[in-house]
Amino acid sequence: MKKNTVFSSVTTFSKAMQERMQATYLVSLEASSLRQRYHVLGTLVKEELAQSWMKSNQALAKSTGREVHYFSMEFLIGRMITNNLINLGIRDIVEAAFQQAGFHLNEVQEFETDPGLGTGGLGRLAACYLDSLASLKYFGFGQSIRYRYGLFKQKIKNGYQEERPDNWLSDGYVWEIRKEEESEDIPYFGYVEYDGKMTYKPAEFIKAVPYDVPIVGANNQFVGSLRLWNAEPSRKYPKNKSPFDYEFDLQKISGFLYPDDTTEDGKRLRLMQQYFFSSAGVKSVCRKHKAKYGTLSNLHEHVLFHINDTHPTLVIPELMRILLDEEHMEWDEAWAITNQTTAYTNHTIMAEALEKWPVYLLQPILPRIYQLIEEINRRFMNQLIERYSYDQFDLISRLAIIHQGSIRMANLCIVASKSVNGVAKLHTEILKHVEMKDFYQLYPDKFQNVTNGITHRRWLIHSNRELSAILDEMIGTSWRTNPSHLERLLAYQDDTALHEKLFAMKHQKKLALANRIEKEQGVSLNPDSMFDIQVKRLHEYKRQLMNALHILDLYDSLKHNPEFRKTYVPHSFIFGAKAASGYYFAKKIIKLINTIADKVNNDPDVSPYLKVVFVENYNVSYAEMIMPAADLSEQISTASKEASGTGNMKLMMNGAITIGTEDGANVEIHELVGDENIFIFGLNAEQVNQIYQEKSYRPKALYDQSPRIHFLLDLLVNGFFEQVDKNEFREIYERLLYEDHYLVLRDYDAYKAAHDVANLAYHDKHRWGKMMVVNIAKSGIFSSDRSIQDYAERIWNLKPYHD
Ligand code: NBG
Repeated sequence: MKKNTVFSSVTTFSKAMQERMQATYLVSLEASSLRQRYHVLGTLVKEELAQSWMKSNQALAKSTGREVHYFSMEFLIGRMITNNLINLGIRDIVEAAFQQAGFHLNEVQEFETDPGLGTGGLGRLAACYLDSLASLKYFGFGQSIRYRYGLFKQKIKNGYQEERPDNWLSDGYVWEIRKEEESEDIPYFGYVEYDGKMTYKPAEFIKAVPYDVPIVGANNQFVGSLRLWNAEPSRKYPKNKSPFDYEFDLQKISGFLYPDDTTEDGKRLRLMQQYFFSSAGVKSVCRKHKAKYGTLSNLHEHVLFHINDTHPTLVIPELMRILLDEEHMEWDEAWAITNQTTAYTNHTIMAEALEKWPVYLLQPILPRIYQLIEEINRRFMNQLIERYSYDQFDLISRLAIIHQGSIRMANLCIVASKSVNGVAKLHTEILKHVEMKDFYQLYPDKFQNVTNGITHRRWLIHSNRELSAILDEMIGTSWRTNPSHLERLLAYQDDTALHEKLFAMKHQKKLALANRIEKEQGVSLNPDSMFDIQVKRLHEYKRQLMNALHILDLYDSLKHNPEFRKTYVPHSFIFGAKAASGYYFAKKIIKLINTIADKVNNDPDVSPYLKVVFVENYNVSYAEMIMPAADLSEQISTASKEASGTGNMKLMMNGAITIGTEDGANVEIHELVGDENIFIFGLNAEQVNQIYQEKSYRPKALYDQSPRIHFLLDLLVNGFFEQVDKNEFREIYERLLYEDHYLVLRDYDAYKAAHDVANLAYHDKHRWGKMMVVNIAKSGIFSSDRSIQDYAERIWNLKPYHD
């Protein structure tokens, strides 16, 4: 029970709600709209957490410990209200008060907008990490951009993805606090003057205004912050631009998440965004540090800047700029501090995501920053030339930061920061021995692995109350604060009563999801069918296409083979994915999945056994419904391509069984649960790599040899889908046959066989029940609390706060 706050009891809270409603909206609680109830509740909760937030900030101001700033272009935080109610320990009171007043708390929770400040796993990971930082009482902060529009909202029209703006701020954002006083001016363009020393003369400034969003720790009165920087006009208006152009241009900086970077203008804007929040964050931290300690020469003892993928790499030269130009340090001192203050995580080996900025583009926008990057590169080259002989020219040019007119951001991160880590064991090994092997030889001690994690509070405690209650009953509640205690469930793996409870829980969660899908998309799913789920960004390497081909295969067998129907467990295949707006082929795959869905769902011979749905606008809050409802978790990327995956962890924690390749964190899931509790298939990373090396993949030969593959591919182009043009899917057909880099046909048979095994396993309820138990029991290690502890101990050297 809370003392002396409006949340002390149902009565005090109801009274406060009533009074605040009248004072704010001039209506009674009874007559209020959902929107009004949401805003009043949000405001009261924010006031409730304000005390702890202020105290946590004061504690940091007094502390001589270390703080970490997690710089990330994306934070996919999802809705906050439920999280805050639970973490403050006030959900029950609020729920009861709402019920008394004749309303449902659920409706209010669902009213909240889901800020889409991210595209996928990388952004959601950053949000999970903030939750763990606050819950474990570390001084940790997120730094990012307050995008006016988040990732687009997805509509499905005629089977295709259409994008609509996500105007998430249109009705205000109840959680944020504008901190005008802590604004920073960010310089752009102009030139550098030399008169004994370098002086940067910017042509333009953009004001960065921070908005802080509270990150409430779980039941610990500790509140961290996510700082989102907003771009606004500076007092120093540029001389060479009309005020109109100036305002118009700067609006874009915090306008959209990931503007189209296929054009030069898009690239420039993206770079300006990256510098915008990197510079603002570094400056404000340095300013506070200087006020506290009087110097920046001990910055590395108290501050750590974490660089989440290469997007915030400019933190590095920006810090150098401050130390050199403003603090007047010598290069070596500034470099040593920068080195000890920055750490970098790599999240992918996909070449398209390894950023390179052309010099001609970066230099005019950030002339002083460019000089510093050039100097870092020059000194690094000198070291390499001393270390290696001239005939190792190839090696040296692979390591170079600036190469053939481009700046390789990952190289800059590795050279300048104290640590580089991958996000799952396999991924880190690939970095060390393949992708970054030259650097690994140079700096073996910098490389580390920290396997990703997910917050079990959001992904189990809030999104699956039913499972949480079962766990409390079986093993007590200590798993809530110490998720490794989930292992205690292993003692009950053969407990058939537990299996029954888990099936009942699944049934309930499937029903809830099926209801939503029916309501929104008009497809009815049978909650007794197996829910087979693939939710993640749409990308060829993730191989949604392989899943789609297999559904076609099933369709044909169910349609023409009555024997097959007898042994087949009815399945509902559920996809959720957004495709990058410029990714044409990914959009075709969406169209294909929807076309298959139409065909299957409308065929009365087959639809009792098979349903397919592509859910519209998959996002964090949708995921919170989907994860608990899953039986089978599709993690079928081409081995070596998925750095880690985190959906795989969320699904496992909710009792879904993985069907997957030996890729990313699947490898670790496999190690934990053993062969009998997972369906592993297909080539491993080494085999994939060998095929690439030997250039030996010949999909056309597989098509010629396998009548089944031949048959399935032909369906794409032979008029089988009456409702679309015969050539609608010709590009997919041709890519699979002639230029598929992701080896779909090579893994197809193994994938199909793994599905057959899964189907068989599901027939035996107790076998499946035991699999669920083992997966849940072993999932504790994937709590982001463990990941954050790893970072804190091994990379950040961060200690939790004690009052
Ligand atoms: C993604 C990887 C995932 C991984 C997340 C979080 C990018 C660039 N990378 O496999 O594809 O789980 O990062 O680490 O979005």
